[in-house]
Amino acid sequence: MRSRITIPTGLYGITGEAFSNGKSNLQCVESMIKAGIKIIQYREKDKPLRDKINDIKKIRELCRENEVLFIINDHVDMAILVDADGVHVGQEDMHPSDVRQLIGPDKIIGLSTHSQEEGLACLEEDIDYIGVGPVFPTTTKDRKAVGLEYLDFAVKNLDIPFVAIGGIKEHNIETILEAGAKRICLVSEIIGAKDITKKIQKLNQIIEKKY
Ligand code: 3NM
Repeated sequence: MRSRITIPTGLYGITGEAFSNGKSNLQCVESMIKAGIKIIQYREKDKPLRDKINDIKKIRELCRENEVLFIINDHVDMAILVDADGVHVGQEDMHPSDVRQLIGPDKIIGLSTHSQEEGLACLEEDIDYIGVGPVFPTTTKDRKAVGLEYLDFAVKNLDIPFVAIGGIKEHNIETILEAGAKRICLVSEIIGAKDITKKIQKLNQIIEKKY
């Protein structure tokens, strides 16, 4: 693990048109940036590759103009194509060491982890942050919740920036903050909101009260 670019604290934004109530990924990103989110991951499972590439070209520019970090889920080739700031992979995706070889030493690599074992194993990898979750039950990803226990373990034992994720909503974000998480991702709660900007403002009020 090295310190390259600092992973911002606070909210971590993720896209996905299946969860955005009719809004396009681009619209969601515009709103998230407007509300002050500093790191955005393009995660889109349901569109043809060409449409994804159209999306990321536009989002790359938006993020650059606004000094927002841009991470691409899974697709290392797409990240290289648009010179994204980094790649996020899961446990069954390309191994982080192979991702590193492809994207180079200065880019961000994030890895999803779902257990203490996976969390500890990631400390051996040349990566920059991990996802910790799903903390609560979620329908956004087909994976069982791991509960607060792993989050608590991560806070106390994992010396790497981590993003708490999974089933986090306005009504339970305080529990996550109280557990000690400094980076939090809410997917459907943010992009599925009627007014994304307002939702983020409300969440930020809760976060600021805690820190
Ligand atoms: N990754 P929501 S949970 C994309 O645990 C993703 O690695 C997870 O969506 C993990 O905030 C998740 O709508 C979905 O529950 C989170």
